[in-house]
Amino acid sequence: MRTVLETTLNRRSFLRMTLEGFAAAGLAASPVARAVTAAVEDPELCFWTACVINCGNRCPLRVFTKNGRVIRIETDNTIKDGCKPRQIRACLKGRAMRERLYSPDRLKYPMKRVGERGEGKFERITWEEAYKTVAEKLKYTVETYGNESLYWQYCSGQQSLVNSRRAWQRLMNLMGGYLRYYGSYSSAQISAAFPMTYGKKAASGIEEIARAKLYVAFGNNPSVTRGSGGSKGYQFRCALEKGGARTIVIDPCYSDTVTGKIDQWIPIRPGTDAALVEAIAYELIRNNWVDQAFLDKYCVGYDEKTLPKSAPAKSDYKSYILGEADGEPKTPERASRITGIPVETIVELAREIGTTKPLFVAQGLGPQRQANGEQTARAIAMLPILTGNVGLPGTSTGMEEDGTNWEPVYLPTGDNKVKTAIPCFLWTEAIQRGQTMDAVHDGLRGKDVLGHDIKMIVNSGGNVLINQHADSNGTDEILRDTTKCEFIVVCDNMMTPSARYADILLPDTLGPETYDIVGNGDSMGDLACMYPMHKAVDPQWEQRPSWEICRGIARELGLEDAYTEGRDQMGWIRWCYEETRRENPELPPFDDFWAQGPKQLFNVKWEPVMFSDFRKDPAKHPLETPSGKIEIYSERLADLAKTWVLPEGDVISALPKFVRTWEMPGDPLAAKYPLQCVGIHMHGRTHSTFHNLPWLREAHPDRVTLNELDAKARGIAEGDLVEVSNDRGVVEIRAHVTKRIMPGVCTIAQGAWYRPVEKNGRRVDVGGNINTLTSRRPSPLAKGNAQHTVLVEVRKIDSTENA
Ligand SMILES: Nc1nc2c(c(=O)[nH]1)N[C@H]1C(S)=C(S)[C@@H](COP(=O)(O)OP(=O)(O)OC[C@H]3O[C@@H](n4cnc5c(=O)[nH]c(N)nc54)[C@H](O)[C@@H]3O)O[C@H]1N2
Ligand SMILES: Nc1nc2c(c(=O)[nH]1)N[C@H]1C(S)=C(S)[C@@H](COP(=O)(O)OP(=O)(O)OC[C@H]3O[C@@H](n4cnc5c(=O)[nH]c(N)nc54)[C@H](O)[C@@H]3O)O[C@H]1N2
Ligand code: SF4
Ligand SMILES: [Mo]
Repeated sequence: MRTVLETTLNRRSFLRMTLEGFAAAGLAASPVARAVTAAVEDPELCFWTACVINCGNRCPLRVFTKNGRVIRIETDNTIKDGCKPRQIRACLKGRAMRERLYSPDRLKYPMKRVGERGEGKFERITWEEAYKTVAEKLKYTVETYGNESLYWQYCSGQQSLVNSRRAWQRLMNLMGGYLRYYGSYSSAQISAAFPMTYGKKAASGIEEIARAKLYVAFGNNPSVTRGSGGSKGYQFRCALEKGGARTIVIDPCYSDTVTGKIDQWIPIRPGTDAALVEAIAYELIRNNWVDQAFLDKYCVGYDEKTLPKSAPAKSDYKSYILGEADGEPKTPERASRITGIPVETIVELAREIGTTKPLFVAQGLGPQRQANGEQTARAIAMLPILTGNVGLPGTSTGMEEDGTNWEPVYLPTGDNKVKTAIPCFLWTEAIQRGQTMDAVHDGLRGKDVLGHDIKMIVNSGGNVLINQHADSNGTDEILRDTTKCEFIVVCDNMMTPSARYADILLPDTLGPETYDIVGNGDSMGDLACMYPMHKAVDPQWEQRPSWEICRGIARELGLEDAYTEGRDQMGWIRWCYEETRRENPELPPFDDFWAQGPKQLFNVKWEPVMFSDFRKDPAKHPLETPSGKIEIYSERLADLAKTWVLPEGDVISALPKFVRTWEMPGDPLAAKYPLQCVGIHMHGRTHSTFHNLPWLREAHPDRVTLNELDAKARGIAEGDLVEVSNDRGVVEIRAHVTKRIMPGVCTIAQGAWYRPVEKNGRRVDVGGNINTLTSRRPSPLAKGNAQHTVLVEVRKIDSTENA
């Protein structure tokens, strides 16, 4: 493959020769010759960079520039496309990089807040003043309140190796560290739940679908959420084409993964998957379709004979399903009432699951982002377990399809001396009542009682401060109080809703404006790859890369040498690469890599069939659970159920059980707010990143999507302006009316920018942000974000009504 730079140079030599030809022919002044002259003097250059936002993928981009400006973006062309190897082609979002680069929302200069916090009034300052102020505030916070009062906010938006959160964490660790968080907004509940069953969160590689006869997925939408040409959306299609498995997707939405690709869509009420699983288990038991030998040998607590000694009588799974413990058999009729799925569909689904092998069961992250998400995650895992479809080719664990999980070496962050960690979703609680947060109420780790409130937040590459966290109106109130959290630093490329809450605003460069390097995301399935990121253009204003920003602050703190260790930004890029290469000798020398562009690795070792060793020899390869087996009954959960203090209605239980939670049908609140509203992840943006780009908004407008029956009952037609509301807020948005969603459910894609305005004495979010409606109440075990658990009402309004 020729390098891009070589191609450009060859083109220039060719043009120069052409000019000489024109001159020889006496045509030097012709229009064609003039155009060629312009091309020589003002050549089109091409550089490699990448889209490094957090969609779980990463895509290489080719940036074409002319005269110091980006003129167009193209994508991977390094190899011939196929199912494997394949091109890692960017989706529409990465291809909109030029629009993002030149967006009017770009932050141009460092600024300080001059109005009230949250008001969005700022004044330009110099970088020196910005560095000094941030350094002083960091020092003041640590000295006055202690390192546990300094918080690094969950920020997923910048995933490159050097310019990223790691630069900030490195800086703060040099000062003694900062309050940690655990979990994520992506997968808090399943990350807490799966280790209880299997000892870890793990699944088989996506290509195992090609070896399965039946594929059943719950709330999994890789065609949208894994949208790179190299990622799992495409690998999913390849595996189906290769193996021809029968495919069933259970989801309230007829998603793009369902459309035209699978055999059967089963719409379900959000939050009720565990009830469906229980009815399937009932049918499996009734028809002798369970794999009793597997359950006896590999599992704890399926029936009484494998229950641990500490467990009460009849606390096994089989007794629970048959109703021997609580008098309620978990029949298809019961599940039908809860889930909205017809009895015959449930019975037929159970028959297919019980009689088809190998069976590959998967769940996306939507079902677990619910108030009972931990229960749902473990319940779904019961389907492969009951049928013995674990640890064999063509099977998985019940989690989303996995892959190599290969990782390059990142900028080292050093050691964080603070060991205390809060669940990442509870930072607003830690601002208000960190002093008293503890393990049994709040899942605090590393300490019994936190003893500190959060006093300073550093937020770089994230919009969680207001947009991506829950209950934006409530969060706004907490952040506005400058006596609580005293100082907020925001570093971003754009004037986002979160940026409005900054006390100091730091403008970062975007990919094509600086040097960096990046590896594959954790959702790229069987791929492992690394891409160089060249600097294609100078920043237009005073933006600086985050690595450099942190160096400036370190200098003010007298920590520059420790921060740089004698390396500059490019030196650290080289270091990350060389360290990665030491473990992966198939990578070429740095200079070749830098000149050649994206590199895919083909010799990475990984385990495509999860738990195959355990299946072969459970004594020699036990799981990481306390018993070494699959824990259907978990003693750890039984203990937590006894010791943790939970709010009314929250349940932690040793067995995976359907739990009817707050804001589900059946909650008395449903009389006032009858529709379940899910903030799905959509094509046209990644969370809030790209929301502000007109091209993408035109292609993927913001709408509340409603079933036509619900729309008709409310007199709503396609495109009507409506209000979606509950007790936490009001969103004004246009309606999309369709059959592609279950009645009783609506969606507003998460990530639209929160834009509250006063209308007739009420606060109305005209930005269309789902988090105006979501709750800050955490899930029971993970204390995670139950942001898909929301009840609302939708009402048609006149465009003048709110004026
Ligand atoms: N284009 C795009 N891609 C992305 C992102 C993005 O914002 N945009 N975000 C990225 C990130 S960080 C993440 S974490 C992932 C998120 O990936 P996911 O969390 O898997 O995405 P969601 O859209 O929230 O949910 C997937 C599906 O679950 C369904 N669902 C919701 N609740 C339930 C339920 O209770 N039961 C069932 N059966 N189905 C349910 C939804 O209707 C949806 O179709 O996507 C990543 N990829
Ligand atoms: N209701 C609801 N809320 C949700 C979800 C949901 O499903 N429903 N999903 C949750 C999930 S899974 C996640 S992961 C979170 C994601 O929440 P965030 O991690 O906040 O992700 P984004 O909203 O994409 O914000 C990323 C920010 O990084 C900035 N950025 C991009 N590149 C750079 C750079 O080079 N430098 C700097 N300094 N900044 C940069 C972007 O401009 C953007 O403002 O949202 C969560 N919120
Ligand atoms: S948003 Fe994701 S899939 Fe799209 S270009 Fe960026 S990294 Fe690739
Ligand atoms: Mo996420």
